Amino acid sequence: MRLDIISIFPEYFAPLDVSLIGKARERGTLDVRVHQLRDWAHDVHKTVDDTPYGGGPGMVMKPEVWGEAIDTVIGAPGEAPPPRMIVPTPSGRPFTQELAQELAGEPWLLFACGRYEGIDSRVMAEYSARLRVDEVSIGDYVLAGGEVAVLVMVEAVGRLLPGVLGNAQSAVDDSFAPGSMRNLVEGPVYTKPPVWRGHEVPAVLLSGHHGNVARWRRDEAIRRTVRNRPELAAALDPETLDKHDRKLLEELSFRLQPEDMAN
Ligand code: 6GU
Repeated sequence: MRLDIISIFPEYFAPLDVSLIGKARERGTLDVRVHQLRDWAHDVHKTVDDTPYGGGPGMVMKPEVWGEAIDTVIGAPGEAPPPRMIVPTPSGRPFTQELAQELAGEPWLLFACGRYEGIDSRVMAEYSARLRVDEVSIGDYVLAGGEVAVLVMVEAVGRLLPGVLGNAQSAVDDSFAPGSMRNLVEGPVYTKPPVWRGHEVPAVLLSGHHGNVARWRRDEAIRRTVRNRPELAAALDPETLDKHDRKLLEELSFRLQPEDMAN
């Protein structure tokens, strides 16, 4: 997969040299190219922003600089199939595991990082006619710029590429099988020693009884989902819950949505 990133802060992307993503780049699974937007500015000050039409605080990124940068990176029309373009912004569509999976299937992604007041909207209009453009948010909080959001997205997408992680677990995550752990958060995990500062590892995990271990893990996942993510618990599909699950939810005094109200 090829990834192009355009930003006024290329230094933000140094972490892409390390760990899983760094290894994937060394192996050639990932071809990451980071570009300095100011290289396409023409004035001596390398200006990339200006005051917003209609007034208001902050600055807006100028369309001409972005246009030249994107034209250069994507190349002449018809040369190669163009990239999918991602514009990080707190006003975008939510970045989810589902979107990460979709992006992991693309051969080429272009990330256009703006400061949070944003890029002149005509840039997105212009390229929407030529390539798929998505404005994407990584959560309901405001970052100073899109760079950290792009790091998040690149890591989430990169770990899904064939050979970047062990792929055994992603197959499990993708399963729609009833009784799978989809739509539940993970429960707690433990390793040796069996007692640490008086805290014991739950006995079931030392029992060697795989059925009981699986059941315990699912119970803990349900408890944690109810406690930390009640909106996920509320959206659980009753079809994926067995009698034991329902009883546990009742003990937690959690009301399942009637079937026609789920989602
Ligand atoms: Cl993608 N960008 C910025 N600047 N802030 C954000 C965001 C993105 N997602 C959440 N907050």
